[in-house]
Amino acid sequence: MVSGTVGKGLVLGAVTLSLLTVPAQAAPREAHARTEAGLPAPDAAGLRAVLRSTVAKGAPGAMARIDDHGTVYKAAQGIADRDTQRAINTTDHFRVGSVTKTFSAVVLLQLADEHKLTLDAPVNRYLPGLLPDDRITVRHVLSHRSGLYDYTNDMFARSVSGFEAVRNKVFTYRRLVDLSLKKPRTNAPGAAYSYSNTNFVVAGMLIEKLTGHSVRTEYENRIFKPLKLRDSFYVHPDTQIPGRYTRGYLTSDTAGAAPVDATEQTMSWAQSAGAIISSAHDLNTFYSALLGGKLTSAAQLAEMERWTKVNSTTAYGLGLRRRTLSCGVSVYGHTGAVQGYYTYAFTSKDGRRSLTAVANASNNADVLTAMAGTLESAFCGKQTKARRGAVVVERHEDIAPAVARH
Ligand code: REX
Repeated sequence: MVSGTVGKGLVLGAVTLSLLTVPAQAAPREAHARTEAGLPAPDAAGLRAVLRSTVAKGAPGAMARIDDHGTVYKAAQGIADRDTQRAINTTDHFRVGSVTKTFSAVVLLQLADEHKLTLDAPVNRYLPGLLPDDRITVRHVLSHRSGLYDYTNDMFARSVSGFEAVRNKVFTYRRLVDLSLKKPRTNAPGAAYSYSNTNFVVAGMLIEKLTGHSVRTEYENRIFKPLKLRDSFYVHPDTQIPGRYTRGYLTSDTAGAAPVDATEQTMSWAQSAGAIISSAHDLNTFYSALLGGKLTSAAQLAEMERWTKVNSTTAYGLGLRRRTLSCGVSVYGHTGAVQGYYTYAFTSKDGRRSLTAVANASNNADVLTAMAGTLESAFCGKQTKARRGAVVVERHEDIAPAVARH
């Protein structure tokens, strides 16, 4: 296995050798030095160690990129492709999964800024008769408080056969909502947080109804193009990932079975809930812009940051997650888990330090948990042994049941 050990701005011991332009003030800092934002300096060695342990837990490859006030840290470990053994690279494209939900929420909040949408209006005002309860509002949907059952619980009850059954399928949004409505709702409108892809399928329907365009057109015109996200794509139902990408490997539920190469799929089961393809650079740019106030008005960003508690360390806003780390720092972004790819993409309160970390494996709770350490390295700096031991990772805190198994 090719292993890449990558340091700040310099790729060492791997297949690639690249130097990044780093500003003059970016000379190595003391581990506990504080940046302008008051955050401890990122722990580049810690980040590499987390990626090594992610690979040790079974991911073929893992990589991460931190953008911190213009300074770039990159790290990569392991391979992008089990056939060719090509080393994974921080510029590789990948499937971002539910990170897509933030993009969908941004489009809707922009429509709210344009007075085309009211967050507290019933979904049925815009999509008459879609939902069986007129009390379900747009805000309930974007904060996972609608009570709409997550149809993917059943679809992926068995990971490999469930995936193979849908990987080449094309669903209408309506069909996905119908799958959800076959099951009882999980709670009364607004009463509780219950993570469900159905909510962001409804978000996609709202985008298309209110704009008259596909979600692809809206992502491109409102986000990808203005932010110059040249590595970001919405190609549904095309199964290919454009450009250079890491392949993705789905871990079987059967112990000892070979992982399934899940790279090519329509992503139709997710669409506006999870079908965007992007890169670490682009996700960092996106979340920095969002928290930096460049994508919505301050008022709509404040709506996005009205939090519903999920558990002791996480809360959900509107298509946005907040996680509080062991050092007390809170970060804002989303996680993603689709077949073959785990993503963590988070930024600081002011958007000036962002991390994206990706593993090309899924359905492996040990990999998912190990990857959470990238947030600690990126935002909490060098950890003492005692503090590292105190890191709380609440498994499956905010993901559909059985998204990842041992
Ligand atoms: C799909 C199954 C999980 C993954 C899912 N993904 O709902 C959405 C997402 C789009 O990214 N959500 C994540 C499969 C959790 C998030 O919000 O962070 N698991 C796998 C199974 C389990 O098949 N039986 O791990 O590849």
